[in-house]
Amino acid sequence: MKKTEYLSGDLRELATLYNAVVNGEDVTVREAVRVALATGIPAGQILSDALIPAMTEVGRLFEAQEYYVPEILISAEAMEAGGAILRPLLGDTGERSTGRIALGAVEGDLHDIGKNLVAMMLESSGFHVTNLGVDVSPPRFVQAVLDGAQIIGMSAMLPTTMLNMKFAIDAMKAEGIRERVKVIVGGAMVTQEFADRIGADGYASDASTAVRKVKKLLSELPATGRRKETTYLKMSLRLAQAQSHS
Ligand code: B1M
Repeated sequence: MKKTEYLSGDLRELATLYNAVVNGEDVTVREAVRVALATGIPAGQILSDALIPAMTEVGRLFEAQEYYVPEILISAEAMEAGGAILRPLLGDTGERSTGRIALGAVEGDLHDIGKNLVAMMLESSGFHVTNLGVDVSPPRFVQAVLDGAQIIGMSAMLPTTMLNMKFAIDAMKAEGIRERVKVIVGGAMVTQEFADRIGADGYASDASTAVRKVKKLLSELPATGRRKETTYLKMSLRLAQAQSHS
């Protein structure tokens, strides 16, 4: 068993959970999540103070060559076991939001651990999140906007896939829908400078920052723009349906 130090707080239940994720012990993770919930710790806090720091530590252990791919995948499964219990409780914050976000790892990128944590944190803040999965092509991001997403979130972990964020933004421009959506990007190699360079509206280095940035971006979407968007969206969908029948 890997000895790790839990630094994100002093709650014993969360320390147990953190260690269980790092050690890839899914049975202990399930048990620790249930205990934490039973002691009154909110689902969002369990996620942000235990699951996310634990997976970040797993990434660090890989970088330090203390962990190899199998250990990472076992930890990710353990984290998912906890996430599955938390997920139905996450939107239950009392703080409802009308924000609709579509989130995906860009084309060519299969890393989804961090992106899924971002999705869970957004859900825990009351947003309606559509998780588009991995290897999401520019046309699929465009379709997500046509389907009503107000924010597009793109994640990339590889230098070779980062540029696909720009191609997705370019595709939105080409479709004439760039102005009615905000785009936020993130992932291990992504920086604020890169986000600015490709014309994204926001960048977040971690899941909690992503929630803050998404709230800010939503507040920047003009209300009139949102109303226009609905009409335009209906028109676009009707057009798309007509085209698919012809
Ligand atoms: Co890969 N991988 N991987 N990998 N992998 C990295 C990224 C790498 C840095 C490892 C290394 O070599 N040091 C390296 C890229 C470096 C480079 O190229 N310069 C790398 C490589 C090379 C590869 C392959 C090419 C290896 C190969 O096959 N030769 C291959 C590529 C596959 C592909 O995508 N096409 C590959 C494959 C894999 C696995 C499948 C084995 C596995 C992914 C499993 C999965 O995701 N289901 C994997 C993993 C696990 C990693 C590392 C070890 C860990 C990533 C992770 O989950 N971290 C990673 C090294 C590392 O990052 N330390 C590595 C934990 C997670 C909580 O953090 O994902 O950073 P992170 O997410 C954070 C933030 O980035 C941010 O918030 C999250 C939570 O706080 N964030 C956002 C993420 N998305 C965001 C979106 C936002 C905002 C914030 O807004 C929308």
